[in-house]
Amino acid sequence: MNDSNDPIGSGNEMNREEISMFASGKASSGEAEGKTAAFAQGGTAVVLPDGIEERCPEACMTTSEGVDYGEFTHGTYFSKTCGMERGYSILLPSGYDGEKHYPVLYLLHGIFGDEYSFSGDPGNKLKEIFVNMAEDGSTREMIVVCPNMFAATDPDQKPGFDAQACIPYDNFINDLVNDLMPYIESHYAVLTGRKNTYLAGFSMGGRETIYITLMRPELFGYVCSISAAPGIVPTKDKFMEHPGQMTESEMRFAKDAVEPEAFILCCGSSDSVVGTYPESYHEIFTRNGAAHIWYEISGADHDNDAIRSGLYNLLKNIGADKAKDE
Ligand code: FER
Repeated sequence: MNDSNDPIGSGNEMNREEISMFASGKASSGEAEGKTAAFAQGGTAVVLPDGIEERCPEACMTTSEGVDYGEFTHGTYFSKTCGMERGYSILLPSGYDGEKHYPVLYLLHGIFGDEYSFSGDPGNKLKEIFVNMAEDGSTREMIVVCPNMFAATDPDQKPGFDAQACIPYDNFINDLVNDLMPYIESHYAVLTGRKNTYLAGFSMGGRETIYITLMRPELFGYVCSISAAPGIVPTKDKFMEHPGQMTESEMRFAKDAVEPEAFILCCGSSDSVVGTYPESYHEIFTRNGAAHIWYEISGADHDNDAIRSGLYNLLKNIGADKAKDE
């Protein structure tokens, strides 16, 4: 985080560094100083949901000799939704074999981001986490797709903190479902169906992850929303007034809808950007009877610690259910 603890700075002008911090959680605060998982916040014992670990273990983030961590590459597809060619970054499993078929994770960046937000930040250790966890069998080998979530129809439109500038993010569901997913499914060796299709996102991407999951629960079997931004339901925060994508009572799965095998919501306990909005989503889901897992990462800010934690726990859930199937 920046020192002022005011990520937006004075007024609405952001510099390049601040914008990239929003997009990818790049500005990691490092380890939670002196706080442990069991005794955060004034010595109160924090009870975590079954199987959840607050922090991604060091071993998952470590580069081991002789292991091929691969590289993100970039591709484009034509989006009928946006009326233009759009980009995505993709990480194929090491030893990707077109004859095999792999599950796919769609991973959504934060506000002001693009398809390079995750792939351009080696500090997030994403490649290490995906490859190490697949190598030791704690998750499945998978393809990771990082789209550009700003699905504008006007190539000159820019994201920002106002309702008009957020419309392209809410339009991403159409681009994802109607353009990107069919493209990925026809150009890569992917397994289809909800049990093989995963969705995760950070901040603005965490908000759209929840929205997309509620709208199309039949498509995604494993879901993780990390540090979700406000605006799913109407509210006003320090950045803007949010009209809301739905009302609080609508924030639930439709009756008889299939629900994700795992639906994880998490957030750093010291998030200086989205504050307690993710927790408020947890509370709404609890009131509305939508099954989910909620936990906090003690001491984490709006940063890579939170991103790694959410992804680690998502991958572990995927791996655990894979173990059950075998
Ligand atoms: C907001 C607060 C945070 C908001 C978006 C964010 C659109 C997103 C932050 C991020 O993606 O890092 O009020 O409104």
